[in-house]
Amino acid sequence: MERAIGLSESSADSDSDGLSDGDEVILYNTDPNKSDTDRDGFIDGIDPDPSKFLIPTGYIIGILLVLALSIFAVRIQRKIKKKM
Ligand SMILES: [Ca+2]
Ligand SMILES: [Ca+2]
Ligand SMILES: [Ca+2]
Repeated sequence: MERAIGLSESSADSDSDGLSDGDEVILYNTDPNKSDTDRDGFIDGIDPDPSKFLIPTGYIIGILLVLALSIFAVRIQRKIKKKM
C-alpha cells in the first residue's frame, strides 16, 4: 500500500500510527516509518512516551491478579478438604 511519492506533505502519516510524519520528526523524535518506534506495544499515536520503552502496566497487573487468585483458590480448596 504505497502512498503518493515523496514526503512533500508534512501531514502525511506514512506508518499510520496517528502522528503525521512532520510531527514525528520535529515534535516527538520518533521514526515516521515505524508505527511503534520503541517497540513497547503502544503505537506512537497513543504512547505516553513514544521514544522510550515502557512496560505495559496492564501486563503486570494481570499477572499479579492471576497469581493472587490462584493462591486464593488453593487456600479455599485446602479449607474445604479439611472440613470434609
Ligand atoms: Ca506516523
Ligand atoms: Ca511513527
Ligand atoms: Ca511505543
